[in-house]
Amino acid sequence: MLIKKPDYIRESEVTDREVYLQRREFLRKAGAVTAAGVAVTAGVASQAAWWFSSDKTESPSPVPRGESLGTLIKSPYSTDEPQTPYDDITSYCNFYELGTSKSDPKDNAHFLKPKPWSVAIEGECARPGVYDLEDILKPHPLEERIYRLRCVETWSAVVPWVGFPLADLIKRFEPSSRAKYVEFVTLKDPKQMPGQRFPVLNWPYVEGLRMDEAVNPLTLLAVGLYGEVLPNQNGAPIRLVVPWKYGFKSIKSIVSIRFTEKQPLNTWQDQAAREYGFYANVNPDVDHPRWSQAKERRLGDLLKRPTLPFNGYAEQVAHLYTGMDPKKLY
Ligand SMILES: Nc1nc2c(c(=O)[nH]1)N[C@H]1C(S)=C(S)[C@@H](COP(=O)(O)O)O[C@H]1N2
Ligand SMILES: [Mo]
Repeated sequence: MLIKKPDYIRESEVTDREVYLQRREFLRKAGAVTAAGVAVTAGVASQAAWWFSSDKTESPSPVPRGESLGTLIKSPYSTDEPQTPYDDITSYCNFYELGTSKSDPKDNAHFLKPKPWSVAIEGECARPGVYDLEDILKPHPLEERIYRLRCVETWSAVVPWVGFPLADLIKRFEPSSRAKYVEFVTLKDPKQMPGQRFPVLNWPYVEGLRMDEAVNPLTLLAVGLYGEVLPNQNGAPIRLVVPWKYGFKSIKSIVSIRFTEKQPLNTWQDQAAREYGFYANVNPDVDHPRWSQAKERRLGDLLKRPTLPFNGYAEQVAHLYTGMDPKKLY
C-alpha cells in the first residue's frame, strides 16, 4: 500500500513504526477506516473533529524558555560532546500522550498542567503515600547531567538534564526486601493529554526497572534541561532518564512510583512484545525486527554514526547483566 508522508518529515527519519502510527492517525482523522477493517466509532470521529478544531492553538516558535533552576552541581558522569540545541530537544519529541508526530508534543504542550502535581509512592516500602511534588523534591540538591539519549527509532541527542539520582529518592521511602522492581506510571487525563483521546497505546504509559538498575548512579529523575524547568513536551514536571537504554524507558510526567515483587509490564512491550522488551539496553548487535540498530543519527547531523553498546555507558552498567542473553536484554 502506498503511504503518503507529510513532506516535512525526511525519508531517513521515518521508521516503519512512525509510518504505521501516522497512517493510523491519518485514517482516524479522515474517518475513513473501513477498508483497513477498523471500526470508527462516533466517539473517535468526534475526537477527530477536535483534532482539527480551532481551539488547538499553534505554539509560538521558538519554544519559550523556562524558569532558571539556579546553581547546579556539575556531574562527573556528563559527556563533553556537543549538546543538541534547545530548540531541537524541545520540538522533536516522542510523547504520544501529546500526539504521535515529532512536533505534536510541542504544539500540544499547553494542555498539560504540571503545577500542582503529586506523586504516589506505592507498594513494597515503609513510607507509601501521595506526596506533593515539592515534598518529593525538597531534600535533593539538583545537578546537571549531560547524557546521550538514543531512541529505538535510531535518532539520538545529547541533552543537558537537570535532576537528581533516583537512588537517593528510593532510599528515602525504604523499600522492603520484597521490592525487586520499580514501576513508573505517567499521568492519565485526556484533558491534559489530548493524545489519550485516541487508543494509540494502552494508557496510562508504564515503565519499569529492576531494583539494581533503578539505584545505579546513572539513573536520574529529571526536572529540567539546559538549566531551566523541564518543558511540558519533555515530560514535565518530573521524568525518568536511563541513558544506557532506548529512550522509551525514560518515562515522562510521572504520577506514580511503585515498588513491586514482579517485573512490571512496560507499555511498549505490552504494545508489541515481538519488538520491544523490558530491558531495552542500547545494543548495536541486536537489531529491531524491522530495522538495524548498528547506526544512529544525532539530531542536527547529516551522517550516521555507530551505535555504542549500552549507549556508551558500558563501563558503568555492563556488570548488571553478566550471564544474561543479550537478545533477552533488547
Ligand atoms: N509517557 C511517555 N513517556 C515517554 C514517551 C511517551 O510517548 N510517553 N516516549 C518515550 C520515547 S520513545 C523517547 S525517545 C523519549 C523522548 O524524550 P524527549 O522527547 O524528551 O527527547 O521519551 C520517552 N518517554
Ligand atoms: Mo524513543
